[in-house]
Amino acid sequence: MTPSFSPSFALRQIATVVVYLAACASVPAWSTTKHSRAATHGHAHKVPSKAVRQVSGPHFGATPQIVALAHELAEQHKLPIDWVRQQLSNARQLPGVPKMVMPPPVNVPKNWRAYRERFIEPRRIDAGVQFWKTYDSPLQRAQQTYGVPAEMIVGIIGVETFYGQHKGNYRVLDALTTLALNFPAAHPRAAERQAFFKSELGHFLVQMRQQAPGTAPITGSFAGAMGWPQFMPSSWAKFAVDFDGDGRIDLLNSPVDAIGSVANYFKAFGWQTGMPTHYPVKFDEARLDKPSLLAPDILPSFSVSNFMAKGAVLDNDAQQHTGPLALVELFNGDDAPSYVAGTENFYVVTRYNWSSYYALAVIELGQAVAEQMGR
Ligand SMILES: [Ca+2]
Repeated sequence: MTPSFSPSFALRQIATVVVYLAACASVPAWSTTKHSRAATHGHAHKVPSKAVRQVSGPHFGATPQIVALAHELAEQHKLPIDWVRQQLSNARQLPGVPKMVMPPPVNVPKNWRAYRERFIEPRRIDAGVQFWKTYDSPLQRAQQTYGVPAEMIVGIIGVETFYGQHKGNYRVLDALTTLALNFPAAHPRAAERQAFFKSELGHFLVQMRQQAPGTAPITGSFAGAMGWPQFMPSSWAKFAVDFDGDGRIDLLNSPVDAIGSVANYFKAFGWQTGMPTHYPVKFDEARLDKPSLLAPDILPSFSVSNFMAKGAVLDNDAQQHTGPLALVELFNGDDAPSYVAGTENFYVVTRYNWSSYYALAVIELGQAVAEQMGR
């Protein structure tokens, strides 16, 4: 996804810890829902070649600002101050990055169909089929271990990084230090976002400290999201797992660790095995109360009977649903919006990245790959 994306969270306290995973390669920033007050995870516009063209700028140096930040993060994470100071002084300022986290101009109309076409397209579906065939066994194992269907994992990794092709070329230390210190003041939630990146930088330093000496610098999106699943450092710390059993967690080079980690993330956010993500929905105009239906946004809030009493029309399968539903509205530019009835599992997908457009793209890409696989 393009700049200034915001994954997010309903549960505020978890939000600070978790979220902001992804950094899909090309999702327009408008795709975030109005719930997205929390993070940004950057969706670097990825370079579609495999060439590692690292972005660079001048060193920060041992400025008073850097020294103060080093003290704060060293204390918070119980890291040696000299080491932290050295890392941060050696970080490079990335002049282009701050503007990439700015929200899009408000006059850019959201367009689900256009968004969808970027992800549910033959090249990405073919790459998904290849990925599924290659990792069928770990995908099955993840499904058994965490209760999350293979197609959801395949959908996430496909939308995030085109199956490992677009993992981002920014040195994560540079990106996070830049956003922690030079966050654009013009951003509507500048203080909150800057604090978020500072916190992520702290988690990242812990991760760096654990690396073997001489390891190449970790690269990721312009917002610091890393590896096949584009996990932010705090999510890596909390949800990443060693799923290939080699004794270490490596989301940069191990697609199998990424598979287990995505499934673990979904499970941690309440994925319910066997529950659909959404149902088709129509309207009975005579009793339609769309403002009420849309008021909770993507948070599932209506029982089936309440949902229908307010004018939503559900098919037989959906009428058997026992949990709460949300009316999810997706704009199509100047055309009529699309709607689906989102379940709690739809909501779980939006915990990966706070956007209903993102969630539906993940779901539909996974389904398209599954169909192609004959699953
Ligand atoms: Ca591993």
